[in-house]
Amino acid sequence: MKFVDEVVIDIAAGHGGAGCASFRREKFIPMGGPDGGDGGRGGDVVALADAGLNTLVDYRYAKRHEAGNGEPGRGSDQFGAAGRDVVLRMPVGTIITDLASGQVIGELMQPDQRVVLARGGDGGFGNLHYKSSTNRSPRQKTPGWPGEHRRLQLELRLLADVGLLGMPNAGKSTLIAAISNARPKIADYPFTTLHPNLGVVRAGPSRSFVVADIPGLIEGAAEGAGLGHHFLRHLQRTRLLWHVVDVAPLDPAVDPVRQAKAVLAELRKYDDALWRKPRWLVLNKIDMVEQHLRDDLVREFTRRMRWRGPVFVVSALAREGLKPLLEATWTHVQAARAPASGIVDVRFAPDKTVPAS
Ligand SMILES: Nc1nc2c(ncn2[C@@H]2O[C@H](COP(=O)(O)OP(=O)(O)OP(=O)(O)O)[C@@H](O)[C@H]2O)c(=O)[nH]1
Ligand SMILES: [Mg+2]
Repeated sequence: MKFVDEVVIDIAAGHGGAGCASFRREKFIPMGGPDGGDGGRGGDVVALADAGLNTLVDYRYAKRHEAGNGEPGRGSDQFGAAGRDVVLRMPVGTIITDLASGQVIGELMQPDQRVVLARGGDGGFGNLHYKSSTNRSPRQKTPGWPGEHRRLQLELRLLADVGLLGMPNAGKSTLIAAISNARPKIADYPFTTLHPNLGVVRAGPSRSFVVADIPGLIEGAAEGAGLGHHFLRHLQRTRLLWHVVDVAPLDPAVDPVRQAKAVLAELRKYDDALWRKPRWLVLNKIDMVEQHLRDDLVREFTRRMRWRGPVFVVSALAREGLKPLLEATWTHVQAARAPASGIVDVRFAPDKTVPAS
């Protein structure tokens, strides 16, 4: 499926139907009185969060969405039928912004959440509505009200607990494949991953969290190098970043510390808040380093990085060192998921122990 995370669409709610002015005319019933009904309401345009979607590709070409108009009222006390609503299914994590005002109309944070994007117009009044003891043959009627229309920007920011950050070939996809149900493409050339993937990690019975694997980042990404840095938006809603580093690059001219620093510089250029997010160092491909050299390598790496945060030494390929990483992550994620911290996401909690707020 094609991955699209930003689109602009036009939506229009339905217009209200016009009210009707009419009088009851029947044999043997002189002066039957007003009997014109009201018009029906126009349909709304509604967004619905669908947990089964993870891209906005459906809106790439289908750019205009209109709800039905209300039917006009008719004689014989008939009210017009309401217009048909249009329901637009979008992935969880979509942010909907009105382009004219720049205001966020809604954020889809939970599956099945609904947000009304444009309201249908009310139907007009028929003359029946104006009947009173002093005005027994009103001729007034009103037209229906127009429906709202807007131009919207839809932006998808995936919801995940942990985001993977790193150079191409660092082993991010290998790692997510080793620990989760995700089966991304893995290969020994850069930019194997072209769009984000989510994987659900089961760290134990009723302990699960979601990891987002994104394309690799290289120096100059802010200026468009590689795949650019636009995918970093999918890390913005995570609670923790794993900075995955290949500690044993095949090319001896490549310095892993320099690479790690370049990734962090790009991260900071993209968004300072993202740079400040809790971040752990995951030193990968340790299987390529002889056992007796490993401790020194790790010490030297963190010293040169001036890194004082958590460090995990792993081999995604050999599945070594993963358990401590997963356990510590679970503890962190669980604490961060507490309702006071903001977003609560029940989507991936199979036992529904996480309360919805
Ligand atoms: N020896 C060894 N090789 C690994 C390890 N992890 C990944 N690799 C290899 O490194 C190469 C790149 O792995 P990927 O998982 O595709 O790397 P990535 O970070 O997802 O790369 P992009 O998607 O291009 O950003 C593959 O050939 C993997 O088999 C590891 O722990 N040890
Ligand atoms: Mg990859």
